[in-house]
Amino acid sequence: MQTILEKLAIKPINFGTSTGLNAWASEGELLSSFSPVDNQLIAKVTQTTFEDYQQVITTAKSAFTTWRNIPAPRRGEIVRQMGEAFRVNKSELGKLVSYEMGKSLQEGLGEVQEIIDICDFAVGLSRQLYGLTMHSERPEHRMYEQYHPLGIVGIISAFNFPVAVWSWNAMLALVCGDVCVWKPSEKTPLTAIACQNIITAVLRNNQIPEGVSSIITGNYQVGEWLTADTRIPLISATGSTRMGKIVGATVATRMGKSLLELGGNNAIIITPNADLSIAIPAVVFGAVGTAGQRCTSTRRLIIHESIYETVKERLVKAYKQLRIGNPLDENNHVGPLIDTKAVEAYQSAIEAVKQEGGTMLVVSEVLYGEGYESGCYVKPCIAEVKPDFRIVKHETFAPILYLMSYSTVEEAIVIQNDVPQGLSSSIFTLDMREAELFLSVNGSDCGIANVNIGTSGAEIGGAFGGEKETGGGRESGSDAWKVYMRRQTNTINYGKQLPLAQGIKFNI
Ligand code: UN1
Repeated sequence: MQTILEKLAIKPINFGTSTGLNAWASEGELLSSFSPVDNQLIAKVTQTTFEDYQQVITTAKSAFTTWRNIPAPRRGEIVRQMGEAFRVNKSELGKLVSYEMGKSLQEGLGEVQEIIDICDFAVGLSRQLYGLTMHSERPEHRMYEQYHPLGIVGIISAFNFPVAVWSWNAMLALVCGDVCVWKPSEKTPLTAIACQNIITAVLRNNQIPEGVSSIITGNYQVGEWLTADTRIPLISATGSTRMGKIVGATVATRMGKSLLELGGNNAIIITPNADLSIAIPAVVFGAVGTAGQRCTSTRRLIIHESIYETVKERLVKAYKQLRIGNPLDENNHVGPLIDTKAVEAYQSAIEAVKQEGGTMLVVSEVLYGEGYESGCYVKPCIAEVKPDFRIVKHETFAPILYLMSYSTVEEAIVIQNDVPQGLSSSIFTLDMREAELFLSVNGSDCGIANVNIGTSGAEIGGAFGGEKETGGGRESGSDAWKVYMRRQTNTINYGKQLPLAQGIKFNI
């Protein structure tokens, strides 16, 4: 790990507060980053003080005046170079993501691939920040709209996708002409510093002034400085619904914009017409991948009563094959949870399932002994429940899968929608009527609705986000870029008269 840290320019004690080219913050308290893989202290990071925070925002503000004047395609060219730098560092950064966060090496590398992909997307976008033109109702007038950069974008990211979700925001914001201030999760500061180091080298090579991308580190208090700051027009926050409600309310009080990507409680419906040879692996990957710590993780399985027993048996059999252990060992399927607090949340969810009358089909267990010394490893489990259990409506960030049965597809859709969250959803069926109903206005109420693929693992090209308590924000592909810009409608009169709209006459 030491060589990886060296390659990514991470020192044993890092200056967490950084505007990119300079780093300061010698007086802040130290934040320790422990790996959930083996409980080793990886490095310490200086927490941002309030004075440092002010300096970061002042520098970012001044960098904005330069950055917004660089033509968008040229900003895209710089983001292209960032994508190249991530390609060069993919293996090291992927390993660090896996070690600091605890996800499998394949998924760590997958996260870096998402950064590379969004860089590619953003490069193309830098030449396509299109507005519309309209026909004016007045003679010799022209109307059009254009998109201008917003200013400073505050990015609050979560531990579970410590780098990819930042890049969805940052790469779009950068081509849009914004500057970014990133507050990563205090559980994963090192991967953030690595990304900052990688893009700082690119910005420096292009003689870009410091402050175009900055990092601030610390706990929720540092996040509060960002959310309450009127100098920051947009806050993009990813994390729990509890956090999102606080962020959303604070930003709304000052009339700022917020982009919220919060909890999910994602379900897969398996109909009698499903191809189980693809449904079963999709469910297992969705439920145990990233140890159930994706916002898109599969948490609920709604199975038709005629195939309920078959699906149950096949899942129980599949869960027996799962290997739990060091995520850097490619033979293992499931790594640790992020910390022992997450283990406690897993345990109390299981308790709640039992209290409400649920049955464990694959029992839960916290693992101890050789290889499990960190106390963060748990067994993925399956519980048979009723859809209206309170715990089933709650997002527990752990590999717990709830099974329930249904008799009509309409009933399955009601069950799927009857939770406070609305991020991702899937149906497995080869019947086009069932599939189309699920995607129709009477179908899934989620931001993401899939047919014959699972709930997690979205591609960057689509807009990512969800409804209800998921927060309503959309990041990444499609036209999600528009939230990072301000829209302006322009009307130009090139005639010698002053006709008023709506035919109003005003003679003086
Ligand atoms: C998240 O868990 O916050 O669709 C993001 C997926 C990933 C992103 C998840 N591409 O599962």
